[in-house]
Amino acid sequence: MKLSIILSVVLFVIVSDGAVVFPADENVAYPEVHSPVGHIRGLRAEDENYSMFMGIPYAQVDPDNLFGNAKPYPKFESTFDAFNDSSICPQEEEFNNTIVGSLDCLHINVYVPDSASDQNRLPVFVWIFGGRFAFGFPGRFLYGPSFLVRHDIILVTINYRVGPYGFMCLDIPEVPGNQGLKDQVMALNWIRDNIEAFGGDNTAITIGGNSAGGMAADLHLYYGEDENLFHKIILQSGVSLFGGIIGRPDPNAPFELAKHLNHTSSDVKDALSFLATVDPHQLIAATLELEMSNFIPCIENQFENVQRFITEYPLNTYVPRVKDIEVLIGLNNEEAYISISQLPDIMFQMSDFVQEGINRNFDFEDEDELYAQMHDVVTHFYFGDQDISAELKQQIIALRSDYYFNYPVLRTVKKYLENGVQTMYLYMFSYSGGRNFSKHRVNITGGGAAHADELGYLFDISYMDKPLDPEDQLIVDRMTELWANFVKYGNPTPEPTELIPVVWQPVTRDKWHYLELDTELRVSTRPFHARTAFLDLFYKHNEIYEIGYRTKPSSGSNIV
Ligand SMILES: *[C@@H]1O[C@H](CO)[C@@H](O)[C@H](O)[C@H]1NC(C)=O
Ligand SMILES: *[C@@H]1O[C@H](CO)[C@@H](O)[C@H](O)[C@H]1NC(C)=O
Ligand SMILES: *[C@@H]1O[C@H](CO)[C@@H](O)[C@H](O)[C@H]1NC(C)=O
Ligand SMILES: *[C@@H]1O[C@H](CO)[C@@H](O)[C@H](O)[C@H]1NC(C)=O
Ligand SMILES: *[C@@H]1O[C@H](CO)[C@@H](O)[C@H](O)[C@H]1NC(C)=O
Ligand SMILES: CC(=O)N[C@H]1CO[C@H](CO)[C@@H](O)[C@@H]1O
Repeated sequence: MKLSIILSVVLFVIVSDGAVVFPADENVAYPEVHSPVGHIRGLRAEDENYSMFMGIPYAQVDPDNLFGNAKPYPKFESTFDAFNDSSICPQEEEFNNTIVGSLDCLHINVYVPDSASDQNRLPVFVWIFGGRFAFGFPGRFLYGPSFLVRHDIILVTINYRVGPYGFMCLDIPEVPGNQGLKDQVMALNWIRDNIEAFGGDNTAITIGGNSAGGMAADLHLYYGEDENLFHKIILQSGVSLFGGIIGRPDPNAPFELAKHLNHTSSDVKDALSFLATVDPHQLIAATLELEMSNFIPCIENQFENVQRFITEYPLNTYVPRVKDIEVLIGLNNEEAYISISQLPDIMFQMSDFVQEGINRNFDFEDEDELYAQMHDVVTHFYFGDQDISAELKQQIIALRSDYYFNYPVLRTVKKYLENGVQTMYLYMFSYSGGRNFSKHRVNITGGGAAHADELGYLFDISYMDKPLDPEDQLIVDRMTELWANFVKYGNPTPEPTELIPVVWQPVTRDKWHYLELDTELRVSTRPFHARTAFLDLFYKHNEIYEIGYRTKPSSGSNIV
């Protein structure tokens, strides 16, 4: 394919946030790319050595079926100006809790260092944002590229539908479920087919994400049909084995929504046609008013000529592809810090944290006696005989972190070893500094690294302080170097350097090496080993009560 980035002189001035103003500095150059889908014009990053191609549509929501699969976007007839990274799919966004977004949102952003060329194709890191499949967006407001592209990799951030438009799961072929994940598959296809035009290497693609984004990346590894879409994977506190986030078809959802919006119907097609006429913001408001939480990945029913994405609970699914994949996986040292540290004291007497942890993953049905025994065992393990109170915050954080995050992640490590993973690196992020994303967002301090706190050290978050505090800068430099090395070489520490004076070894059956990312880098083995050993036994003892345990094999899935 022919290169690629040429500079054209046009009559605009670039300002730093990517907006464009008139008039006119005749010497400002725009980077331009000739891709298989047509000409795309981007922006230069101010004072940095990379170009930005933002808001490129890769697919479009089907106007005749807003809740179903999207369609590929047609080729551009004239040059597409890829200047706008603020697209957001309909949702209640997490920063100001406002309902925003439109269905013209299936866009991607491509950030290309100047070193990329036809002769020097760069590896590609595709980032999938998290947000419980209910919210999130890929723009620079949160996912600024400048820390990562300095390491000579291309960063691509993709958008996909969330909430009812992305995850309605019905028993009709038009809305089979997992539409948001199928959007991601279309984005990955677009990247494979077009990234060479940007100087990217489509044989060296890493996908990754945090939380639901990591879970989505992992689901592509479990269920993706096309083995050429990516070659490495980064799972940050997010895996397919998360409890409670894989559902089943919920045929009632359209009726409930329509009824709430004063359209009573008993025909699903009619309810959907009505919902398609409702303003997306009003529809999101309805899902919130009804407290609907079932717009999540689901195990799809089978229909003739409809390709399924998730066919069986991940718990029961063998993942043969890990034999050909390099994995970087990890967690933060106090994943549940935010939710527990913010609870008012009175809630500590009123809440049953043990029950909540168990119920996240198990259903003991009418086995009341066994359940009571298990409740006792867990209570004694985490709290001894102490009464639950705010004094026990630390232990409660450990309990919730384990059941929600740590155990699913560490169990994935075990599973991937058993499934013959090629190479796997494990980390624990423990640094608590000035760019802690989650603690900053809710304005709390202290504690270890909470869920998603690491994002501020990978991404140039638009609203965070610049220049960086030197200690935070060091974490940014180290973390982005490690991640970029993995994207480039499949090995985060190919050789010791002054910046990273350690060798981070892959996990083996006998030694679960991991890197602890803190003010100092520490290599150690088997994180949370005592708690994990307890949970191994707990899960084994109660395996037949785990949600999804060996559900009826559905054709096409591999049961272990
Ligand atoms: C951009 O490249 C120039 C020339 O190689 C270099 O001097 C400058 O420091 C680079 N800027 C950044 C922000 O990396
Ligand atoms: C950028 O996109 C957003 C969201 O689609 C839109 O609201 C805004 O008007 C666009 N900005 C420009 C300058 O086109
Ligand atoms: C939230 O509000 C702030 C302040 O008005 C604004 O700068 C920011 O862009 C908003 N963020 C989102 C994601 O809407
Ligand atoms: C539905 O009807 C109720 C009662 O008439 C009304 O208060 C409400 O505003 C209506 N909702 C919508 C979305 O039209
Ligand atoms: C954050 O919390 C501190 C201490 O509780 C308070 O003084 C400050 O006003 C808060 N900031 C915001 C933006 O709410
Ligand atoms: C340890 C800790 O909480 N660090 C910081 C997290 O973010 C807030 C807001 O930027 C800072 O005030 C804290 O010091």
